[in-house]
Amino acid sequence: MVGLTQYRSCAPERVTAFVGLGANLGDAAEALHAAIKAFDDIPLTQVRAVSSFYRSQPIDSSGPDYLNAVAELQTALTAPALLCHLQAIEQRAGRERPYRNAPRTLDLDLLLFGSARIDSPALTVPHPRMAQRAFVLQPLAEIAPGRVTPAELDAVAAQAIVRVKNS
Ligand code: PH2
Ligand code: MG
Ligand code: MG
Repeated sequence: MVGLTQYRSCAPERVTAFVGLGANLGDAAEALHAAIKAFDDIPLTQVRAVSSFYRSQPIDSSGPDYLNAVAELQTALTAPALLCHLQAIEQRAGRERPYRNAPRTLDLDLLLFGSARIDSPALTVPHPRMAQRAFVLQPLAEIAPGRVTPAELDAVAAQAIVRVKNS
């Protein structure tokens, strides 16, 4: 009997990815819960952790307060394939893009994909603005403290953000 470990190198590589979730139109909490549930249906992908939800005022955006969270996924997909599934989930949540940073029913941003650095027209990873945003760094630090430095958190400490229950 041949041990399974002999074929480990044949298995697809699994990567830890972090996804930022945001919503400020409609029932934002429901949109975030539904998105997290939808992540489980992405092929070759598992949800490993989900942060608390955080409420904050729109930054460079408008409309009601945002609800944000970060999820840790493990995936054997490529980054573009994962992004494609995230965009499909946004579409199913009724996402419209009338102008840049418009209020939205659901925004899913691929923040980190392992240690990958990607700079293509469709995708930039790490997310180019994540270091400027408490609504990304705080939930990320909650579930992956090793991925955010104290100096990075200090740099966004002036941004008001409130941790709320996940319901
Ligand atoms: N997303 C933006 C722009 N501004 N502000 C908050 N508070 N939360 C967001 O998710 C957010 C934002 C663009 O994606
Ligand atoms: Mg965004
Ligand atoms: Mg986005």
